[in-house]
Amino acid sequence: METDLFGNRRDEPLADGAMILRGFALDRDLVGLVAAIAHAAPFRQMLTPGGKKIGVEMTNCGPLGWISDRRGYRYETLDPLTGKAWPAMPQAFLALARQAAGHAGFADFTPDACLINRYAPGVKMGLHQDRDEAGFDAPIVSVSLGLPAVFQFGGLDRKDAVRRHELRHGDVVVWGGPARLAWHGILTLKPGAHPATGQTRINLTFRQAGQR
Ligand code: MD3
Ligand code: FE
Repeated sequence: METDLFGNRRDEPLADGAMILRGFALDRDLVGLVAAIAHAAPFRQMLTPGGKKIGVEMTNCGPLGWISDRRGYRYETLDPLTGKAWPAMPQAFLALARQAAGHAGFADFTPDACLINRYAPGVKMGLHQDRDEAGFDAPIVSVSLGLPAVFQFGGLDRKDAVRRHELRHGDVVVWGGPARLAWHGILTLKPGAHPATGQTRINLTFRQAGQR
């Protein structure tokens, strides 16, 4: 847990329902767990419904995985690349997501999906809303690993002004309540190297995607 000079935890309120927990995911071997997941369900570039290749490489763990192809965006129980179920969500992932959500005031978070995004330098994720889930009562928890990135966070309307925040290795963000459907994105990743992930950034996004 990252703390300031006075031993205080560094929680940064972002908006109503959204909070950055700086360093909340440090000292846990999340990168090793990601490597094991990617061995069974490799990172791949998916296609948008319009047929364009998405720059971010993705895989999933847990009962449901987010996918995109010519037929649209959705959650699936089987990995279309392997034909098998997505790898199980490691207990350490579940525990971290639940602890972070609880810390931000969302009790009993039980994600059934963990999308894993991998960014190489030059890759971005444009402004979007996360609305492929069956409901929006549960928060979303995101965990940043490796190279830093600039995150854009707007409002409920696409045209609302955005604010920029740097997300660094070990940072966790919880988005719930009125922030759950906010527009957000990641600016083009700058080149660099990080001891944990090499020349990449990895983001874990925990969601309750199916019916509860
Ligand atoms: C704000 N991923 O996978 S995580 C995504 O860093 C996604 O890979 C980004 O956006 C990444 O959909 C950003 C932060 C995030 C995730 C979900 C949100 C922010 C959010 C949902 C609502 C509001
Ligand atoms: Fe998103």
